[in-house]
Amino acid sequence: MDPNLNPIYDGILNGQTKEVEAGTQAALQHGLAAKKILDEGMVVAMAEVGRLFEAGEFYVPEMLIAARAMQAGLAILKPSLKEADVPTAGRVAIGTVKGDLHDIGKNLVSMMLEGAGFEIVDLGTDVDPQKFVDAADRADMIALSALLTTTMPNMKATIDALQQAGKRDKVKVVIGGAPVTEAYVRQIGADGFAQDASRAVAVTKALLGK
Ligand code: B1M
Repeated sequence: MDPNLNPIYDGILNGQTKEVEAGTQAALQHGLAAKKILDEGMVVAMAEVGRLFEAGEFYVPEMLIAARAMQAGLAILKPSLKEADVPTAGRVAIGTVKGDLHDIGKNLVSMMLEGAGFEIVDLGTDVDPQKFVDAADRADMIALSALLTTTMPNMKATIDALQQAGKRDKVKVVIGGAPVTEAYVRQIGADGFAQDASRAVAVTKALLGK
């Protein structure tokens, strides 16, 4: 790992917001690309947080403060992740599905889509299917995020609700999140799947014909 990324990695693991903010600013000043800081500093740190949680060495409070520290670093990276002067390419309503409070991945996807010129309507976390249905009136695409195997079925519930409201054909539906797979897209009748935030941009562009 580039030594400039150490304070960011350690800061996230220790839940130290100020260290992550300072480390992110310093890494940018040292000329590191925002994407490198994100992938090799922040995302790997959060993967380690997950591993420690699984191993029983971290509990929910540690995960929470690590997530807050990462969000603080992301806020500093945000302007650098955006491309300049990109015209609006379409409107995407995004949210984490009902029952699920994880929002870092969703926020990252929003940021990258915004950077690629899409207008974002962020519905937040724990989003009821009906809220997505309402948002479909003003969106070209619905993007669903789920981080828990127990909340993945709410992606299907959302698609079913769109169908029942007669709005399924009006929007494209793209899904993502750590437990989600390409096979699940077919299983629940979505239109596309993105493994990460960069691929979410590519899939959105392809589905909306941009
Ligand atoms: Co939670 N949690 N968590 N958690 N948490 C996981 C997901 C878990 C894998 C940890 C583990 O056991 N290793 C596990 C899920 C197990 C499972 O379902 N199989 C888990 C659990 C069990 C829980 C609780 C149930 C714990 C408890 O209370 N006992 C609880 C559930 C609360 C709820 O949601 N109802 C819970 C709570 C929390 C916190 C609140 C403490 C916190 C979230 C804070 C927040 O988001 N503001 C938290 C965290 C931080 C995690 C881990 C450690 C990190 C998630 C993260 O932010 N990753 C996570 C372990 C892990 O993932 N390794 C874990 C970084 C982020 C950049 O990646 O979110 O995957 P990710 O997003 C990626 C891609 O997935 C994709 O692009 C993103 C960027 O590349 N993507 C999309 C995501 N959404 C997309 C949407 C798209 C496209 C792509 O739309 C088109």
